Amino acid sequence: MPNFTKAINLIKASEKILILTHKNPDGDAVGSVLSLSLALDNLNKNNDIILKDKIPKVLEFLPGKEKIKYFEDLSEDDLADGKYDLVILADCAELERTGVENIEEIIKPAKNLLIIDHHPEREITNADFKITKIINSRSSSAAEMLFELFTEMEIKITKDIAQCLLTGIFTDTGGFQHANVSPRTLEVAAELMKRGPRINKISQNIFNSKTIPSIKIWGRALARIETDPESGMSVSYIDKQDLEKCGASRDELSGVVNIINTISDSKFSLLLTEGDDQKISGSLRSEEYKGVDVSKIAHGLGGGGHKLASGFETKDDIKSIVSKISGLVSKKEKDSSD
Ligand SMILES: [Mn+2]
Repeated sequence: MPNFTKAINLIKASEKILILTHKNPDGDAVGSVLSLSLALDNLNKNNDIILKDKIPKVLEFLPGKEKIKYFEDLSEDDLADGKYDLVILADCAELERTGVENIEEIIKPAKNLLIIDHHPEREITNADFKITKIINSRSSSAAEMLFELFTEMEIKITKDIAQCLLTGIFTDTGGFQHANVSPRTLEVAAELMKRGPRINKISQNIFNSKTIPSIKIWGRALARIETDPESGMSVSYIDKQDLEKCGASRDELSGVVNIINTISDSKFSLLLTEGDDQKISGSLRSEEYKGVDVSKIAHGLGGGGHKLASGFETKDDIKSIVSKISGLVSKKEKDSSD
């Protein structure tokens, strides 16, 4: 378990705390920021959650979601100097991943940045503020880490906090199915269930509350799967037109790449999605037994993440992304056989 002493001292010494996470927030991101905010409320600390992107519809059942503000709705005054004395970045270790252009300008007046994350880190260089990092890449989720932090701080984990944390763990482990589940993950989940939340309810909300547009967009993505024999990759894509025709939003594609990844003959899977900004984002997945570290592929394309679940964003077109990945994977195999 990481040492939380610095983080605890920082939180105790701060009165006005800004809570941030990564763009396109997932269940762990939203569960983490909400649980943090509810916990800080209980400590009588002023706090705000500000996000870049809207939370996915399937997470709207989470308690405290009305506390979330969005950058696009705020004026410069709302983020003026001295408004915050601490910024906490949860489930995200890189400033770029917040998707907020002037992120350094927002953090600078607060002077202190606390990062709580389970993604392997990359250095933040030349920052004009003090950075305290609590990173545990062996933890299933930021939510699992926050449970440990709250416990060490003797913060009462209410039913609402437990609901947010359990949802974060549940989603980041694919419903307790991924390789990141440790005995401790299950112990923490059990502790959280004792406070009231039910896993079947969370599962119902996350996995079994699909809309017709989302099922249609999944159908398109699945019908289009191709395999690349060079790299052993199974790949599919969804462009803006597909989303429009199905009336679906991008976040409704979450989970598709995991289905693609169930193809046992392929070594890893990739789903490419076109966004409004002309950029294409890629989600990569693999399985332990398949022996591919997809974070290396993501790094090769300017992204990052975990060994078995990573992502990237690029302005390249689909064809060149696929051939780049093919190149990256076959080069790696050559290197290791040399
Ligand atoms: Mn996470």
